[in-house]
Amino acid sequence: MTQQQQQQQDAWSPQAFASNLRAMESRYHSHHPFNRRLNAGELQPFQVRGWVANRFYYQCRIPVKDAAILSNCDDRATRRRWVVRMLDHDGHDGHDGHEGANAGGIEIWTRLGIATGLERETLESHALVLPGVRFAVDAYVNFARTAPWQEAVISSLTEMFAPRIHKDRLAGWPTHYPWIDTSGLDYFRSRIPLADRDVEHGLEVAMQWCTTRERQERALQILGFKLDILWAMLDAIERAYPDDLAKAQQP
Ligand code: AHQ
Repeated sequence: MTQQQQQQQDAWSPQAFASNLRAMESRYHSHHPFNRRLNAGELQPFQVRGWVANRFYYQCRIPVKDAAILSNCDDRATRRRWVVRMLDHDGHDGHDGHEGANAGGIEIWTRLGIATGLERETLESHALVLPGVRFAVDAYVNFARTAPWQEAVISSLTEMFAPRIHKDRLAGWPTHYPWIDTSGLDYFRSRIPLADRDVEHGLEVAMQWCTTRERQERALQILGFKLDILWAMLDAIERAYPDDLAKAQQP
């Protein structure tokens, strides 16, 4: 038996591989203390604004990350499916431009920011983005630029766990944060079906690419790297916006 055949023989079944990926949910940022407080309604408006403004940088860099994957991908059918992800965030130019129903996730997240009391200019300037957040998000984009496109696709699979966190926000924020107009939560509503669709594609790529135990173990390592990125973002945000932050420094 060749080494490759041995590797394939040692590979987990697709079901076991998918289960091992999903078992990493315990490291998802929904369990981060800052996110638990955010979704429990324990944060002050400035802390919510700080989170929204910093996550806006992540949202803005997602289509750049996806473009990096496209640029490395040599498969036309995959590119046809993947390009939709960029438009989901950048918007579709239609008769009403990108502001209307074709707004796209970045514009809809902007509306969340405005609903929390942030100015559009403040959001779009990224003036509130923290060094730790910028570093983590840029590490994600750089990974997508340099890794094999299949590995970069695998890194997006943290979204396996995203529908739950969006549903938690939709369930709790209207009660916890009545000062945020519920139309500002549209992003979370919009993302749930898109996350399900994207994860289905991402898992297909992972199953096709990870035919050996070595690649399967690498996939777990990649998912752990992306889970750390999301966790590190909240570490930076939590440290920057303590409960007793002086008013003059609050966003
Ligand atoms: O709004 C999110 C989003 O558009 C994406 C794309 C995907 C990726 O390509 O890495 N991941 C992702 C995520 C979004 N929202 C996060 C949240 O907590 O609201 C979750 C995040 C993810 O789980 O990776």
